[in-house]
Amino acid sequence: PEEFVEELVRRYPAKVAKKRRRHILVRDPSEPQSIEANVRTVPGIITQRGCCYAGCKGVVIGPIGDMVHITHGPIGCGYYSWLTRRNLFRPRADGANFLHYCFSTDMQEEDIIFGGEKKLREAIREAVELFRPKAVSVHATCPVGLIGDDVQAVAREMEEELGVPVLAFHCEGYKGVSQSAGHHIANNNLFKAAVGRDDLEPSSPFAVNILGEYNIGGDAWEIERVLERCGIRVWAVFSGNGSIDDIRRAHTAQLNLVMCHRSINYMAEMMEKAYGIPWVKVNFIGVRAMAKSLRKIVAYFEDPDLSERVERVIADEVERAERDLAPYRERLAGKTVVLFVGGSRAHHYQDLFRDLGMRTIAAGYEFAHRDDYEGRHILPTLKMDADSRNIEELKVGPHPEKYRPRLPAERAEELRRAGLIDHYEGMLPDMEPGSLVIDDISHLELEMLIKRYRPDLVCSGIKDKYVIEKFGVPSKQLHNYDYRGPYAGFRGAVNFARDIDSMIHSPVWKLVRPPWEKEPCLRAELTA
Ligand code: CFM
Ligand code: HCA
Repeated sequence: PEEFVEELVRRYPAKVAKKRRRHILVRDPSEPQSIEANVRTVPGIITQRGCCYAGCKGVVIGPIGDMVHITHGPIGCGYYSWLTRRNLFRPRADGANFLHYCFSTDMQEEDIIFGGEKKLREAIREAVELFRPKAVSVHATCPVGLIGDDVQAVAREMEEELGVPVLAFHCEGYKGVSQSAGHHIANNNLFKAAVGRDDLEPSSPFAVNILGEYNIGGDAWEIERVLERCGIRVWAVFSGNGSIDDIRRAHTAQLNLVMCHRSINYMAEMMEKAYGIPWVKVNFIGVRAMAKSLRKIVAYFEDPDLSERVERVIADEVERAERDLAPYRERLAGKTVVLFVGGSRAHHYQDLFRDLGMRTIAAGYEFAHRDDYEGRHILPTLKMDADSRNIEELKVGPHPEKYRPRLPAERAEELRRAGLIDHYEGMLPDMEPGSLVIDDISHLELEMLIKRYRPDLVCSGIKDKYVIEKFGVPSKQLHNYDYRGPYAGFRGAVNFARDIDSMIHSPVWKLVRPPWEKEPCLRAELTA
């Protein structure tokens, strides 16, 4: 693999090669390894990354179904973020569900020249009059920042006029180096403007919030099914199948479960500082990972009845899942896979592939930070660069009335030392020696990887799906699940095995032969 890495970067000009080299490593557990991440992509390289607006509106805020989310900008940004992520939502008692609509101010040339604030005011008024939502969000796109519209001032003004909370996000696409900046901006404002506003207490002593679970293809519903069976109450989800009402009272839960660390670790930290709620890193993808995560929750609560009940549920669910998985495992064992996805699934899905006896030979994130690879213990050593400094870091202290430590200080310290709370190990320790780790992989690198290793499956996104399949290799979208799912939890694991088995064993891959392999697509003649 070392040689292959050199081969990969040799294709670039020297300066670029030097940069890219720092984003690639061959896993070697015998020494502490570090990787470059969360820095600008070299211009001209084909990356899978998205923008700050995508991370804020598309990822963190967009899934809240009973709010109206307005994209302030030209129509393209709103249109291309309209339902493609498949964050599903079931309306609550009031029946409100605005996710099927696409709200945009549809800025025109005139608005860019003379300013778009007037149009934004009108859009908020119109949306509130027509739909009467509980809250509105406004998301700035690139041109809004360039012309200097003050979306926050408009939001304050409209909030006063209409009596409906309006949350404005300065998440212009160009802020930061990827979606990741948008996550942080979304976390900040959601924390300031929503969390802690309603003090309703849960009736269950085992009330948890799930942070960083977005209900893609119904994942959150399967997770909730299992947790409820265990007697664990899901108090609020940030933000899959999310309601703004749930988020406003999330601070009364006993524990935060962090699924996607990358997109929501800021919220977990702020809620702990302000309200005293610790967090536990979980992974609900894969049979063994799901069981392990449930046992982490049990270890936190230390309640014999809960523990007994959870063990009963695990035994029952695992038995059923194992029985259903067995035929697929037989057909999938030994197959190889490479995973290049966002900021957490490239790690989470490795557990599910291990359940199936498949080997992850290469993996990487599009936009995760070094702590998602190497673990949170490196955080104090991270140096701030200009791009990160652009994103506000909220100063949060204990809430004067609402701070309530959930654990006695000694026990909290003990759990922290044991790595149960406030801890994430990152992806690297889970990777096999000799496997490849590539951050923000380019199309060129991915193509070379496929040619060299011929994996049985590539897990990635829409931007490269068809490039991969033209090589005769099946590509599973791990973002929107190729319009299927759920894949989380015990039943999700079985759905996933069934779906990838049918892809990998489809006879079609042997028939794929791109036209240029049969005859040259371009012909030229050299003349004197
Ligand atoms: Fe977290 Fe996500 Fe992901 Fe993400 Fe995303 Fe997504 Fe993703 Mo696409 S929040 S980091 S910004 S798990 S939208 S649901 S699939 S890239 S790996
Ligand atoms: C985003 C959303 C995305 C894109 C998926 C893809 C998603 O980053 O803006 O590239 O296939 O999950 O929908 O990550």
